[in-house]
Amino acid sequence: MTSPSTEYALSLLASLADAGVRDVVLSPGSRSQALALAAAEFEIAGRLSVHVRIDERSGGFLALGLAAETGVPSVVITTSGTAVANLHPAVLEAHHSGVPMIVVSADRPSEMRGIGSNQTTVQPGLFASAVGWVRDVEAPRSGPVDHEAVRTLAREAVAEALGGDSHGALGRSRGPVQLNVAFREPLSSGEQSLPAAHPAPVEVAPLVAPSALEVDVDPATLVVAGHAAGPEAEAAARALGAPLVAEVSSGARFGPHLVSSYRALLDDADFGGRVRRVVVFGHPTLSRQIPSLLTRGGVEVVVVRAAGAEAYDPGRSARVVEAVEVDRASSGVGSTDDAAHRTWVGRWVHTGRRLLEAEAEAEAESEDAADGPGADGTAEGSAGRTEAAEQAEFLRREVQLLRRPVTRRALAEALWRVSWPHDRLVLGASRLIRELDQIVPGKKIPVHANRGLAGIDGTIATATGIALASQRDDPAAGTTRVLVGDLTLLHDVGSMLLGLGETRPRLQVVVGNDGGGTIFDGLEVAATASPEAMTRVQFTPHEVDLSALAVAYGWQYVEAATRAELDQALVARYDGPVLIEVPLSR
Ligand SMILES: Cc1ncc(C[n+]2csc(CCOP(=O)(O)OP(=O)(O)O)c2C)c(N)n1
Ligand SMILES: [Mg+2]
Repeated sequence: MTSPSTEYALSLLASLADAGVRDVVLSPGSRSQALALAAAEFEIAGRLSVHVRIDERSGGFLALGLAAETGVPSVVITTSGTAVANLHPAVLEAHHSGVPMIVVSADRPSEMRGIGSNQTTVQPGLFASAVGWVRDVEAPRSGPVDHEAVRTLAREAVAEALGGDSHGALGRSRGPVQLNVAFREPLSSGEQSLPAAHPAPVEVAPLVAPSALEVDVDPATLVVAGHAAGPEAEAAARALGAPLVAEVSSGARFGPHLVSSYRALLDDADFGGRVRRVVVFGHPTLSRQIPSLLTRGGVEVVVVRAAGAEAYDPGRSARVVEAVEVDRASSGVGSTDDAAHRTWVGRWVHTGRRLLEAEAEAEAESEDAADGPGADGTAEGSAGRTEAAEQAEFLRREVQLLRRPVTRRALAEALWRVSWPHDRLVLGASRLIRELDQIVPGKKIPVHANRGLAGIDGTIATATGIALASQRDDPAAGTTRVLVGDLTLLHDVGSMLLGLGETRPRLQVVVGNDGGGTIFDGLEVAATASPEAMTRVQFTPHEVDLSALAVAYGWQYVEAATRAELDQALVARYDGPVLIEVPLSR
């Protein structure tokens, strides 16, 4: 005998799979048993990938990572009560960064709500304005399931998560939706017969009309690419004859217009001071210079709406458009290859590059000085040396360099150097993403970061989702590397737990361990507040043995204290996930 709960669960999962869903993340629970058991059957049948996590917080961010990589809404199934609320951080991040996700929360039927029933709270609407679409489905009753109605509901959920309505028109931004489903006893039956597959993936065509952008006659436009801006930003910069400021997770950090050391240039009256128009793609979050430019008087701001819920408009004065199309004709500027545009872009690009080189040299010199006299091979003078002696000196210096402890800059450079377009790079919030943003050159590496709300939570789970989806879908996919601070790792350490039977991700977690949150050492108040208080409540020191954590979770562990060890650790082959600890000084 089968139960209405199981019949409904089978119909719902079949419909979600037909609508294009590929990944289901679930955590154990009683009220959700019909959904979980049905999901297991669909996985056996090869119609869905199922990922099981004990902690719904991990499950939520895993679903976010899977969807960020595939672009397809992932489904996350929970039981009732606090289990649902544990998804809240991931749901908020998905809302603000525009990642499609379908929460399927199991609930008590109406007769059991509002009377103090065990594990029962008000679940529909729990996520408030972070979900744009919520349905509260009544508990299925005995009798045949209305498959057509379930199919319509599933298609609507997928379409809404993708930012469209079920007719394919674009209504709102991408993001999370909630399907709350009540179940009555019996909560499931062992017998499962899967409905046949009728694949018809929901497609949402973004029906956006591009707005025309005129090329300026006297060049004064700057293109800013914030998080997830995508390659359109780079193309627009070229078409407009404008320099390109592209954050490290913009997906637009490449091309001939890319500007290095943009912070210093934006602060400079001769560069930032001359900008009269800014075209913003994506969601900029990493510097104070960009919001300050966008709020300055006399600067026209055009914002191309990004995937997240809110358009980035710090001055509340931007012209927000859905897409842009560069129009050379109406401004009378036939080509941006004229002297004026070439000079405008060239100054930004060349000066930025020189600044970056100068900074790198200054850092190398200060390290040489710290190594002591003669360390750089120049103190003794090279006059009269034989070629062999010079070569020996050069090698000695190289070896010395490789034995040096790893600085944040060296860590950022090493990670960028070893990563290629077939790899994935995930960057946690805090100092290290800013370090990369300040120094790494252009390169087409897929970079992800949870910049919707820039939380330090869920980073390991998000990276796991990206690793699992990329290694499944792309036979050429390389390694996923996630760079985190120590507190960011410890916040999400539970996501290192991979139960038996779970696919092990090809993941390197690279943790820059400085014993606490050193980002707060840079707060203005650190200059005047008591150092003890700052350490206790902001830095939050710890002495966790990370190697023991790796052992506990069955991960490999490598300590990389020098640059040579780091280079080796990043390119070594591992069987499954690895934790690479890089000691950093506070
Ligand atoms: C969920 C959440 N809680 C708190 C914060 C505030 N926060 C930002 S950075 C940070 C410390 C990060 O420390 P760590 O990961 O060690 O990086 P470090 O700055 O030391 O490189 C905290 C607590 C946040 N962004 N998200
Ligand atoms: Mg730290």
